[in-house]
Amino acid sequence: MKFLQLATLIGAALALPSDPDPLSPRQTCTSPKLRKSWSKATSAEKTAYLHAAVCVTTKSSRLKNNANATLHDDFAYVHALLSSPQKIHDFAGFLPWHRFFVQVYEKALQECGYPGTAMYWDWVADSPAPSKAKVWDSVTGFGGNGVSTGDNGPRLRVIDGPFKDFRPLYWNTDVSPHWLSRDWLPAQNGEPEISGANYSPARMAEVNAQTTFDGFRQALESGPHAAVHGGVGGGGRGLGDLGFQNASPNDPLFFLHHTQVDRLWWLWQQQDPQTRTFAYNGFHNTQDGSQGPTVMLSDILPMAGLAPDGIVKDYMDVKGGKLCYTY
Ligand SMILES: *[C@@H]1O[C@H](CO)[C@@H](O)[C@H](O)[C@H]1NC(C)=O
Ligand SMILES: [Cu+2]
Repeated sequence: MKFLQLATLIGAALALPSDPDPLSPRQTCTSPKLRKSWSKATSAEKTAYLHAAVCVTTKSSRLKNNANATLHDDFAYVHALLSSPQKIHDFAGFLPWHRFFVQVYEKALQECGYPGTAMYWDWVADSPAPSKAKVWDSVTGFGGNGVSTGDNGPRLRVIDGPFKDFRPLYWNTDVSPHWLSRDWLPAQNGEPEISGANYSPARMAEVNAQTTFDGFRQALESGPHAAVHGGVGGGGRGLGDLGFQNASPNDPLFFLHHTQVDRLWWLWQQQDPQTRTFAYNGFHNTQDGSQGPTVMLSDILPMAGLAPDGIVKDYMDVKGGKLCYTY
């Protein structure tokens, strides 16, 4: 980590987060945009967000690999494509790739006239009673749990909120039009619905206690992150879009979930910014499950045509590289 020592000196001199690559022009981020919690946003802000999110589900596809695909479908398609073989989960790249993916979606919202920034669902705060969270509101939220309507295969259909008429096109990369679905895990063993005990403040404190980047990534990805996917989407039953990894961006709530994941990473980085902002370690996946090459800050973050590919180092610092926001 030699560059870190050098970068730390330069960064300290300029009192700015440092760019690890001296050859690339320094990006300036003088007024980072604040990303808000859904539960703290005003009704007007939430309405503007939802209006744009609906717009993304009707706008024409950028990838144009299916005549019926929308821009929203592109997000689900790219995420599924890059998950098989696995290039975006179960290793260090999970965090910077999803940070980049959220930014691409944020830009899509803005191209639909949204003046704000990505927002997050603070499920740690809502973990004692996740089913009461404001994100489920049928007017100023994403609608609630799915119900059995008999017209959605085995999946439970979301029948309220702005996405009640939304029909995602893909399941994995297969064309499989269906109604948006959710399947909340029921309350059990005295725990709240939606698996809240698995992303409580106590569980998150355990994740935060990790001192290496990849230790933190692994604890967050397989712990609270996965518990929210499974809690909202029915876990192994696979009856809700968010519960099946390769279909999960079908649910527009995916982006609030992953903005929260991004914020939790940022909070971990903020515990020791000098050391942690560019802390990146671990190994790539291989198809046979063996240990792949060491990850590097120069690794490519593929976006499969939805946006130009990125580079990990540009997505480590929320106020540097290709980013300029804060929480
Ligand atoms: C698009 O949707 C229409 C109506 O459901 C269907 O008839 C057609 O086959 C679809 N096209 C493609 C390329 O999937
Ligand atoms: Cu993912």
